[in-house]
Amino acid sequence: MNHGSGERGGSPHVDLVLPCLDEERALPWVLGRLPDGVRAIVVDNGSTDRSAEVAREHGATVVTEPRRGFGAAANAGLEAATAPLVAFCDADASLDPADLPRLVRLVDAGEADLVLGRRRPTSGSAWPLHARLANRVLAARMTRRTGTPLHDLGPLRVAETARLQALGIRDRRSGFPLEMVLRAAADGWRIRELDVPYRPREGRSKVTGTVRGTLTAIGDMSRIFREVHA
Ligand SMILES: Nc1nc2c(ncn2[C@@H]2O[C@H](COP(=O)(O)OP(=O)(O)O)[C@@H](O)[C@H]2O)c(=O)[nH]1
Ligand SMILES: [Mg+2]
Repeated sequence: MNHGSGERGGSPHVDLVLPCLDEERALPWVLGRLPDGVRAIVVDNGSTDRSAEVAREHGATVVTEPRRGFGAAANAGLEAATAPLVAFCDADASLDPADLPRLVRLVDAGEADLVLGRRRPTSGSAWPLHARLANRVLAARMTRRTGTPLHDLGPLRVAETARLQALGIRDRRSGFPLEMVLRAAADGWRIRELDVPYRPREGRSKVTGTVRGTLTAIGDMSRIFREVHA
């Protein structure tokens, strides 16, 4: 990408939304991996650690979202985005922002409207078995619903900012990423997957790594499948 850097003057080509709940240990690595032309928007959602300060110290724009929930944070970041493209990534160092340019290129080239990073675990501990199995069932359902072969509800993703803002995603909990894919497909977007390495996260998981988080995610996603039709 040769669009100038968000931090070193010039406006960014990509705003990267990083939903963040207590990720002070992961943020320095994540924010040190930003490609040129990418501005980080860390959405803090009531962290009790120094996430917000660490994010600022590493040059990120920090958005504070008082309403709890992954989707509330992701949506606040989407609303704050002003660059032509918007990307999403977990802030737990499981995914590498340096992989973004390959995804961005497909959107820039007009070859896809939404690009998802298909997670390829680098070790057995990167992705717990229950999460991997649940994801496989989910991917099969997404494939049937969208008519596009999908293997993963990848958290690393890129699309045009204005189009994504106009999609009208309503979920404010863990259904947000699935609702994005189903609404995009319903609107005729071309969805593409690219492989990305998936590393063991830094610290403890809040969504699929806990029983409560997993049950909430299953409930939210079942509701999205009922409500959003591609
Ligand atoms: N802002 C915000 N971020 C969250 C929330 N829950 C999880 N996250 C962040 O979302 C990303 C994914 O969560 P994670 O716990 O890694 O879920 P997993 O990938 O399913 O294990 C991480 O960057 C978390 O810090 C939340 O309620 N609010
Ligand atoms: Mg994670």
